[in-house]
Amino acid sequence: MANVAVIGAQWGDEGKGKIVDWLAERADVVVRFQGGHNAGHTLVVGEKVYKLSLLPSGIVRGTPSVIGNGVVLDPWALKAEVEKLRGQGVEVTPDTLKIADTCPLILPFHRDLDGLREDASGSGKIGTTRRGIGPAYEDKVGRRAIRVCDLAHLDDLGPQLDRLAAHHDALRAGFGEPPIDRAALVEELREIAGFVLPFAEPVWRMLHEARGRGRRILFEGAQGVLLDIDHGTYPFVTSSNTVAGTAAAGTGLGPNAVGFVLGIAKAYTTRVGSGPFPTEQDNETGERLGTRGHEFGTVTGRKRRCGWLDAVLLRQSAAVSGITGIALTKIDVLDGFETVSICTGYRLRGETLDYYPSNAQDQAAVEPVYETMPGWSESTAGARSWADLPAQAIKYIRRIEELIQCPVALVSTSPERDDTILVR
Ligand code: 2SA
Ligand code: MG
Repeated sequence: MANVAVIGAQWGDEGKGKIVDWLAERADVVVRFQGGHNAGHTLVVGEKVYKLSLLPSGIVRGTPSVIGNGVVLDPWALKAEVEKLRGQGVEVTPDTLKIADTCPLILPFHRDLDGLREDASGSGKIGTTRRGIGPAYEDKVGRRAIRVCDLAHLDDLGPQLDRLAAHHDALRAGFGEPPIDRAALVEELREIAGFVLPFAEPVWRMLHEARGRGRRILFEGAQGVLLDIDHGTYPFVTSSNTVAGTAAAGTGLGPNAVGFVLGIAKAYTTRVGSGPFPTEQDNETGERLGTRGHEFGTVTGRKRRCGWLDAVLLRQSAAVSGITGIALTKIDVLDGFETVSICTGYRLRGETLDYYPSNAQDQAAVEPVYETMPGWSESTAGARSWADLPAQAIKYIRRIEELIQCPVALVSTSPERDDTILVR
């Protein structure tokens, strides 16, 4: 089995948790490569439900799990999540969890700034998770970040803190906030350092070594391609690259370490937060999708916006992320719809487009062109083989494959691990 990268092919919440868990059981190492605790993966193992935000999904089953350098790490969120898991009986030790010592830290003032900006931006709000993700990545790229490895050198932080404080104090003043209390910050870091440092190492070494020994590596993406900082619906995106290509740079393995890219997509579309969503159904259809699909965010509990499958966006995600196969999830949510629609193109100022335009105004202005098919009245929930699916559901899946120019490799028909159809 090749190394697999699992990524969301839409706006996140595609049901990656179940698929990642399923694959994690067959992997030797599970690695996260971007994002932070803005992710939210729910794993159902037997009777137990685990909610992970920052930790790789392998951790629950004891598979060695790695937080790669592409992740931004909130050390206090890490501690809280580890303690919660330990409370559920999961062992988390420096043998099962390794954290790249080059991860930039999310600090308390990053979280403050994320919230202050959101509150101040009115209708321009991004709808972030308010976890400080964006501000922490800004400091990484601005070469001001404090990183995990710096926790071992807190007495030498002077010049770094000067740069960081100069930048943030100016921003904070704009919001009427006091300057950063540097002594208090160093004390807080000193307290948490003892928790984080035992897990920290240059993880590229152990990954490289694992690869050399033919160990199977599972790269676990967070969010989705449409939230990618370059390829997503900018500026309504997250602050990292969510495409599969990041699996390389975000871990310290080369691009040839990724063999198979599995893109997870819902059989319809959802989005949390602001931003364009051409196929959104702000009507009874959307309500029905949301109710049947239990569409509320794992991290923030927010109600998700719902709409029809957008095959144009999905084709684009597959292209820019090099998706080898799609895992189509939640097909059962469409059970009982008289008809189902798929967006096959857009109209913009009298022109027809077969791709999503780049400019934010154009993205908001496109009108979807739909193809409508008969639905199915039979239940697909819990189907475990192709033969269990109604003919119309199969037609719907085959049509999606044609439109997105990418095969559907898996179909998931419930949150249960075994309710999964391997298509080929
Ligand atoms: P941020 O906090 O800076 O990353 O927010 C920027 C935008 O990104 C959106 N965002 C998300 N949207 C959906 N799901 C997210 N996390 C998933 C979850 C995890 C997953 O909560 O279940 O599926 O991997 C997520 N994280 C960020 C956010 O709404 C803003 O639009
Ligand atoms: Mg989710």
